Amino acid sequence: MQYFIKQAAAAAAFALASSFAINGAQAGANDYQFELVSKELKAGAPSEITVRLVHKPDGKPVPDAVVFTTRLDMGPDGMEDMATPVQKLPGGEPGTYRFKAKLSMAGGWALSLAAKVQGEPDTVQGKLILKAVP
Ligand SMILES: [Cu+2]
Repeated sequence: MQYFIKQAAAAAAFALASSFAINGAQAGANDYQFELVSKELKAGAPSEITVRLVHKPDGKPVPDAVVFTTRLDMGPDGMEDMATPVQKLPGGEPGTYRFKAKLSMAGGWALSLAAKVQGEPDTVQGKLILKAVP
C-alpha cells in the first residue's frame, strides 16, 4: 500500500515539474513585448512603421534582437486575405526596429512580428494593430 502512495506522489510531482517546465519556457518569451511607435499611418503611400521591443520586467528596450515580420494584413477589419509585403529598414534607435509597407486601404491592419532575442531560446511573437488613415 505504502508503495502505491509513493508511486502516486512521484507521478504527481513529475506532472507538476513538467507543467512548470512548460510554463517556464513560455514565460521567457512572454517577458518581451512589441510596442507600436508609429500610431497612425497614411493609407495609399509607402509608410514607415517603427516598433519597439521591450523587456517587460524592467521596461527596457531590447537592442540587437533579430526582428522579422511574418505578415501584415487587414484581419482587424475582416479582410485577412488583404495582405501587403513588408520591407525591413536599417537603423533606428537602439531597441526600435523599422519597416516599410504600403497600406493600400484605410482601416485596421495587423502586423505579425517575431524576434530572436540573445539569451532567449524561444522566439518572441507578437501582433500589433495599425491604423491607416485616408
Ligand atoms: Cu482592405
